[in-house]
Amino acid sequence: DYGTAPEDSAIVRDWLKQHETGFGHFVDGAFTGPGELFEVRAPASGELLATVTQGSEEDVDAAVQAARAAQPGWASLSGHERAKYLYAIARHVQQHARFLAVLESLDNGKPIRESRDADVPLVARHFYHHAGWAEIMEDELPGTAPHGVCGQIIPWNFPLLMLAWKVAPALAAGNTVVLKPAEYTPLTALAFAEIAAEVGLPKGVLNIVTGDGRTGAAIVAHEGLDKIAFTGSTEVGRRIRRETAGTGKSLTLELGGKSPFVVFADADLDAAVEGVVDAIWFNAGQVCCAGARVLVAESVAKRFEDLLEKRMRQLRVGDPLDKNTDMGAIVHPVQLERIKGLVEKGVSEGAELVQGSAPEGCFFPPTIAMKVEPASTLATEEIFGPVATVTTFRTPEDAVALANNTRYGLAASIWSENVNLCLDIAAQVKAGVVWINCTNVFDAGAGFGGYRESGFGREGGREGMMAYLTHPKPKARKPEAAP
Ligand code: TXE
Repeated sequence: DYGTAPEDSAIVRDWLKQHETGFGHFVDGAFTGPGELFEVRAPASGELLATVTQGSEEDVDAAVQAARAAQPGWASLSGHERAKYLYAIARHVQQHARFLAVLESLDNGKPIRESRDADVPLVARHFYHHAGWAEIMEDELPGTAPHGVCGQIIPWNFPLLMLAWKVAPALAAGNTVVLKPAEYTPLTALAFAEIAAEVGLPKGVLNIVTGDGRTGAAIVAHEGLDKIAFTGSTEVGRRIRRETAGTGKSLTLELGGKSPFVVFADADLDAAVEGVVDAIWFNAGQVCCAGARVLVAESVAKRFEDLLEKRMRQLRVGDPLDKNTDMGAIVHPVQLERIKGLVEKGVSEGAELVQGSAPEGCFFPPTIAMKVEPASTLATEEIFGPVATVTTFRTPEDAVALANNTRYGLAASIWSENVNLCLDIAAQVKAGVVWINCTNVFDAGAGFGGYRESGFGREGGREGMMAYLTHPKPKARKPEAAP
């Protein structure tokens, strides 16, 4: 049972109905009245779910002031005191798991199986893990201090999970937060604000301002912020980097990717096919670390492609709230058009497509693109949709060269039964995360992040905590005397 029970949907419907006059922002521990409203629709059905406030510069300023006022008090609590709030948040997320999963699937279009089994449990895990950091950081990370107030801007592909990735370490470290969810998917962030209020998080510690890129730009420009953390497009990331340069604000960016998925001739091909399903059809490929470029050894390519095509044709694309659905909707018609445009361009450049089926509306079929030239659009541009390219290679050196033939460097997957080969290749692939005989495995305890145009900074693990702390000055060491 994945939460498609009618009562789960009914609770979500009730909640939306309670807010039918429009959502305000969550500032200083309470919801503001609604302002200029924009619509939030379910991509799978087009249904209007809610109206949400477009945050103005004044709204951002009010949130920053609240966060500033709350920060010294929050940072002066003992780590154990902060941990108690994070544990309480984690428990409340678990208590409301079914509600949050249904709301996420409605708002984003992702299958309920994914939101119930991946997104929401990982959100809880993230808060538990960072509660642990708050408990031990005085011992484990001595001499560090929080930045102060963090502005956090997140995307729509894992709305609540990206909130958790940003909010949990920031609060654990003693920072306060002004967060903006993506305009397509603000609803679970607003539900999360209610959870924060429910657990009695001190007012001003977490502030949520909704709106589009203009609200994001106001956050980036605000002088009262000490750190900006952004996950989103490389284009906006580049802009934020320019705009924060020389301001003294600390910055981390988690941007796009075009990750390779390398299948050697001795790989367990059935397992590798399941890996591709996970790599590119999970969340309809709207995943920054999606294994979008399948590179397969020429000697097994035909067999692998046949298996992959057969498996792709079994995928069920449709209603996100149906627990049998493998792939849901694309988040928004704008994104659907973007995917279609890139795929058409790829075809005009000579790519050949093999496609499954998808219903009418904001859906795109699972797609395999063959005959893709390494310099072509489909091989180089982030599609952010359910489109895998397949390219063959002959030698391990070729595989490494193809894998690294990208401006990005977020993730990679390597498949072979020869672990020595895997480790050897892993060291040569330029990516922040390398998975061996698996893919899209995440844990709050492991740092995640990229190189090159995929951004910089890590989320999760010790490095992720350090990204929310100022680093201790290294102790001056006397030069060693010559022997
Ligand atoms: O991203 P944007 P979009 C990639 C993916 C996708 C493409 C476009 O390739 O097809 O980006 O998606 C806020 N200052 N990724 O246009 O605009 C915006 O409101 C400050 C990969 O939706 O970058 C939202 O909250 N903020 C990515 C957030 O930035 C601004 C996930 C992301 O939206 C802003 C999403 C501005 N000037 C898209 N303009 C990943 N790494 O996972 C917009 N925003």
